Amino acid sequence: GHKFWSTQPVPQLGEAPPEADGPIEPSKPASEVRQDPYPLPKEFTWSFLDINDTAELRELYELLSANYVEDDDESFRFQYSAEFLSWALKPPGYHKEWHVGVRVSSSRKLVAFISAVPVQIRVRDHVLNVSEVNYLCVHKKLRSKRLAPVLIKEVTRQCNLKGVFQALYTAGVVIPTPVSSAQYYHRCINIPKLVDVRFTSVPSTMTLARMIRLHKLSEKPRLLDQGLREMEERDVPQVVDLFERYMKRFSMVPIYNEADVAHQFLSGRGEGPRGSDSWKTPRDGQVVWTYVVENPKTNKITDYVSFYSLPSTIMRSTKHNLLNAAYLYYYATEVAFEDGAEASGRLKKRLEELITDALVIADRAKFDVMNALTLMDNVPFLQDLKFGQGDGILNFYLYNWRTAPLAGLRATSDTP
Ligand code: YNC
Ligand code: MG
Repeated sequence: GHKFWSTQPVPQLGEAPPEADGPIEPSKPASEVRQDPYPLPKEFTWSFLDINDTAELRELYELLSANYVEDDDESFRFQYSAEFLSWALKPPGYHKEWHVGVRVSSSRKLVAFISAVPVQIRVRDHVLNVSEVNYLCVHKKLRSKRLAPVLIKEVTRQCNLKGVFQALYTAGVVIPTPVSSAQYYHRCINIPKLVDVRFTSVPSTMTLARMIRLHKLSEKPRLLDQGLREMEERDVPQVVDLFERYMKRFSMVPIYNEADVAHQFLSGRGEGPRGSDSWKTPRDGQVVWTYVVENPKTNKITDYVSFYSLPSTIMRSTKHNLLNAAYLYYYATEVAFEDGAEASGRLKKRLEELITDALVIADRAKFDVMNALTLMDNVPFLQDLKFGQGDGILNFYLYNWRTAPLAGLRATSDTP
């Protein structure tokens, strides 16, 4: 049984789908929310982390680098950079009270963390102000002591105090109850290194040389002559509009205004050259890459594609310490709104061009692999672009919101 999750306002495993979407528990005024922090074992104290303080951000980076998510065979562990954490934890409207740390009272050592950031989402036809909960981490030496439920209850209290009663979160583990699940796919780029560190292996029917040749990417993006360039500040209004229209295709999506789009796609880009050639020279500390296609005649943004950098520590190799992984993020194209015969074939072809260019840019920027999930419109192009299925699964969860399961987060086919 789930001693903790059975007490929470989440659908329990095996529960029948609801007749109508809605909250499981009602919201309440801040005055009726518990006013005191939840008690911790006596050697620990609560401590909000100040992500604007370099030293505290560093402490979080150190905690996660050594104790955060690993793959099933303990070969790789996420190594979120300080720049990444700063980007992820400070979107527009963030609250410092939602960056919840636990310290050893005597030494002040940071030993656990959980965070939430505000986001507006649409789930089917309901718009919800939720918190997105992430970076739940307990130091390896303090595992299985039921600290995680205390962290979750405390971040819930902090969200409730700010009037937020629903949350969105993802996890590799299955707990009550996923609203959707997606599988990880991997597009190998740097074959020799990926073989060396046993991220992949050479199939018995192939040589290393042939495998390298099969995965070779072009020197430059194909859509350059159609107006592909790095996204800029002035593109924000058009990208907001395209994002909103494209995301209507899916059943659970964020709703972004201009400030959100500027944050998600432009902030955290690091120092270095900007402009049409910027894909040739990656910048130090860059977290997110966003490219748009601007029609040279109409100056209309017809497409965008983005990915972010999330390296992993390689735990079992003597040759390499870091796996440089790019994660496919949001994209959109006007081709999705064309109709008539062959519309879905044209969409697939356009997405293949767009994502191939993302791969070319990722290759230039020295990424070893690009990861993608089976969500949005990814499934039709994954195989053709040589993404291979991984063993990771990502489960999506909603807290205090009932809705029937969503299939691959697609709007068009809502049955699992
Ligand atoms: C997990 N990932 O089932 P039951 S993902 C949620 N998410 O409860 P203990 C989890 N719950 O089954 P440990 C969970 N993992 O008895 C475990 N649990 O009811 C549940 N790993 O607690 C588990 N980061 O403290 C069980 O376990 C209870 O010491 C056991 O700590 C767990 O960030 C953990 O994978 C994950 O650092 C902290 O293993 C630890 O093992 C660890 O005895 C490596 O806990 C890093 C890792 C998780 C990444 C993530 C999303 C978290 C979402 C949390 C739920 C948010 C709900 C919404 C709150 C806001 C509401 C509003 C408004
Ligand atoms: Mg524990």
